Amino acid sequence: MASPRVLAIVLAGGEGKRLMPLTVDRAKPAVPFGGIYRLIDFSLSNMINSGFLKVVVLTQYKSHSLDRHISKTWQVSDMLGNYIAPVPAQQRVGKHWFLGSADAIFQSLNLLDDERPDYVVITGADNIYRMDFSQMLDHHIASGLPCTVAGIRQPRSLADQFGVIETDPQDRGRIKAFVEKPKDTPGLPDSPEEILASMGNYIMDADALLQAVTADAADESSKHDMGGNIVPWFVAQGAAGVYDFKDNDVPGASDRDRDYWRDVGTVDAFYEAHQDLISVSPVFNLYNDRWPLFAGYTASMPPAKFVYGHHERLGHAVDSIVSPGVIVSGGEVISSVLSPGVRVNSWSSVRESVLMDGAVVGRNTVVNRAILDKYVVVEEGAMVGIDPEHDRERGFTITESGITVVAKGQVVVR
Ligand code: ADQ
Repeated sequence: MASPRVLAIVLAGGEGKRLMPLTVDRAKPAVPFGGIYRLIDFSLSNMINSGFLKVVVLTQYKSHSLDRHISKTWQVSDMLGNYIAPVPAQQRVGKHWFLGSADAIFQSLNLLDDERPDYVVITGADNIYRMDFSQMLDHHIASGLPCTVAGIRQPRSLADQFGVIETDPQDRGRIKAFVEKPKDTPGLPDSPEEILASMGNYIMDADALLQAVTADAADESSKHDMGGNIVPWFVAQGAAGVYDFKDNDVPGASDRDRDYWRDVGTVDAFYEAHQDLISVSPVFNLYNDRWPLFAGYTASMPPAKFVYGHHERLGHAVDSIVSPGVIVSGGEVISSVLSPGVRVNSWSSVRESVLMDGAVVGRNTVVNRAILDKYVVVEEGAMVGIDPEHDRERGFTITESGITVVAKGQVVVR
């Protein structure tokens, strides 16, 4: 049988309010992550490695840096009809700007007409994980159901952040009930403190998707949301099944990181996912070259450099990720992630922190449990992440778990 025709849709239009101030002037999928990546690179890498080479990225909110990133980094050869194309969700500019993810698909239905796929793979752009979607597609086809939702076990305490799935194991894993972000929900029968959460990844028969989003567009009471409306629409007809992420076997994964999946919807989750990258045996291994993670990497960047600084002070970094273009001169970097072009100067200490592109840490400074957005300058003698009151007074954001976030381009004075 000829291989099925697949169109991948990456939903990248979310506002990312809970990631403020990192989303002040960029869409959430464009937020830098892990030194050289942006959040969307994980979804796109998964699509390419899964062999799905026709990918549209639906953008909307503050999409300028996202569009630029996609067109600069994700150029695939157009030969054989392959592409990764950003598509603005709003094709009729005006009052419908903020309708949900299902509306973004509805407004882009012309893409289905052009491509005439058999199946549509739909995914978000703000999760960190590796997944072979071709295995999910095999499962989808074998199940005979028109809609498949990928599910993963998560702590019950997080139920209000996810679509929660209840299945019927006797019946090909058909979904019995699906509730989007419930306030309170029972745990799984075999594990009361866990739920089966939707990963926000769906595969649908193209004709069924067309029918679903068209019906949804006509429903004035709908929020036009994939998780809130479209999945429940399929579930109501007994037409949705679950694909258990633990059955996904990604090449090169280790026992430790095979099941890794993080939703980085909040600044704390974003920060913790960074710590997952740099632990000695990382929970998420960036170095699995059988499932490479592609980044917008510029070969023109010089290598990272570590030098003695002022008064022969040794510049060093341990338990850290250091990107090209970084210079650590006389300062110490511990358990941190440094993006391209960061500078760390003498007598400074950067600990358990995330420094985005071009951040500069001056002499005699301390940066502790902090996220410095791009081009932040920490002036000589200043401290970040030591005194929360002082951090707040200077206008920085402090998260629930005490991480200090300094927004793009701010200058940190004493
Ligand atoms: P959330 O992530 O909270 O939950 P949402 O905010 O809709 O849902 O974001 C999902 C994806 O859609 C993101 O990548 C976002 O950028 C994108 N998106 C949102 N609105 C959009 C729009 N108008 N146009 C284009 N793209 C848009 C979802 C599911 C839950 C599931 C979690 C898992 O709804 O059921 O459990 O993902 O993380």
